[in-house]
Amino acid sequence: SAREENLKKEEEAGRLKFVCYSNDGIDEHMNIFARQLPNMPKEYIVRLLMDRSHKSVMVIRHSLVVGGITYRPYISTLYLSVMISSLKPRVLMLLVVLITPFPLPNHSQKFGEIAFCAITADEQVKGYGTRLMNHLKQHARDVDGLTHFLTYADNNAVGYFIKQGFTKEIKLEKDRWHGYIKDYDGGILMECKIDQKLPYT
Ligand code: BCO
Repeated sequence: SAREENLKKEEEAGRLKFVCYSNDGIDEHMNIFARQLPNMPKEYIVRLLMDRSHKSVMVIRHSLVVGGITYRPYISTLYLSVMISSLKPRVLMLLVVLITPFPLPNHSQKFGEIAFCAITADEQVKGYGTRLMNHLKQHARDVDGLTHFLTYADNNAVGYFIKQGFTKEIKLEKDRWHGYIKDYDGGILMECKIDQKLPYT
């Protein structure tokens, strides 16, 4: 859209930046989430922002945070292979013998759970949310190796998520996500498949 093209120019001129942090305590970021997501307890927001398993992609203009998306990548294939590669060969053999009779759970999760998504009040509906989501998709695919996003969208944000390619139909195999993501009352579970080739930014 024309709005996104304008923001792209701002970005090229260096006036707009998209950054990704993990385990940060940036106040501005937290304040935007706390103000824009009044149903989320402030302590919960702080906890996830400080949590090492969550990451935040933020849009910054003139050194001020305009908004952000906090997500948790689930990449258990990696954890499993790191764990297995650190085992002694004998232990590994024993493990293989022991688990062979049982069906293995699907350990290639490769999805991200979006926990918070917000743009500061006076900058909403100017294209920032779309640009932010595109940066998130690019980062999640190229850095985290993710294939999907899941989120419990607030009722009033469903329209925004649909425009970002999310659907209410969940096609991701249930054993990849069920029991892992946090159930959230009053939200609608939505999914987005990340294109593996598209240049999102
Ligand atoms: O491209 P179009 O002009 O056709 O459409 C635009 C917007 O009109 C539309 N849109 C934006 N917010 C909408 C919405 N449609 C329906 N309902 C809404 N609430 O989406 C297209 C893209 O707009 P944008 O890029 O300018 O979006 P913006 O405003 O920069 O960012 C969207 C929000 C939802 C992040 C932002 O408006 C916001 O912070 N709203 C308040 C907080 C909020 O509702 N956050 C999402 C809660 S759900 C969540 O965080 C998941 C975890 C529980």
